[in-house]
Amino acid sequence: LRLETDLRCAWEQREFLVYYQPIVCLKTYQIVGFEALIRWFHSKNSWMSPAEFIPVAEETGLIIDLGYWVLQTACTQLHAWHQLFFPPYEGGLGGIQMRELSMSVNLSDRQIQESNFVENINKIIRQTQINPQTLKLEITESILMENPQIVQEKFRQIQGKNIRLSLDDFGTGYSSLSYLHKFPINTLKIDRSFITRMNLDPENTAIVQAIITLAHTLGMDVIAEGVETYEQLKRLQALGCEYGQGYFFSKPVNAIEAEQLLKSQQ
Ligand code: G
Ligand code: G
Ligand code: MN
Ligand code: NA
Repeated sequence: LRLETDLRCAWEQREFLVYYQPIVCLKTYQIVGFEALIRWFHSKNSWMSPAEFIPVAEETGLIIDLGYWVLQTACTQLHAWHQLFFPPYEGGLGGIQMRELSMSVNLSDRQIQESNFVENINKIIRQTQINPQTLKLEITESILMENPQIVQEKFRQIQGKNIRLSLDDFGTGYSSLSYLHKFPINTLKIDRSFITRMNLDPENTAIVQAIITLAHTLGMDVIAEGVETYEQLKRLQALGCEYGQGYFFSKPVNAIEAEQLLKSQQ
């Protein structure tokens, strides 16, 4: 209850920030996109982890407002970076050849269930003028499995708008594999627990290999989450994993630092 009150107060006081963690191509080491991650600078307690306050925001429904704010902020930032780093060619080709730096945004169950969800996402895309193909919405495997019908319906509508969809924390949520191909998913994100345990025993490497093969068979990309060591990177490259995210490359950083990272790879 205390957290609930604090959270509403924080929303009014605008104590939230969006941080950005790079997603890196494991062949070229180029940043191909960012994942937007909310941060709360709590006036009394310094940083408060989203793992703690997102569930409360979900229960109280504040996640709807918070979620749109994250989407709006992240899309506005993405558009600014596109303008700054990847301006459209002048003349004939227009923006078509613009490099596709992407922005991944996490979604909660409540947001997807909300009746104006698809409409509002469209509105944000129009307002911020981003290419819809550069927006990637992340939902967890458990959301998918708890509401397969609703998710399937909304996802079809979203994909009709050319927005990409990622399945987050893959491997932890008891997905029925027979279900997976029924959803228009573009990317599987392998949960970091598998990446961490790759070092410990060969079975986990076999699991990671199996997930990568499964994803590729279904025509999906793969992102390994929680890459922390060079050894893990080498192993993932050997397994044919194309993208990675984790402290080895960068922790989530603020917009200014993220922009520096983009500058430094130009
Ligand atoms: O950034 P960090 O690892 O502390 O995030 C902890 C959890 O909070 C992760 O599961 C992450 O997906 C979730 N999270 C972070 N930002 C958002 C957000 O904007 N919306 C939702 N729904 N979850 C988020
Ligand atoms: O659930 P989701 O995958 O959205 O959560 C992302 C969370 O994982 C973020 O809170 C981020 O801070 C955290 N994270 C990102 N990279 C690493 C990493 O290499 N190691 C660990 N332990 N956490 C990470
Ligand atoms: Mn995520
Ligand atoms: Na994850």
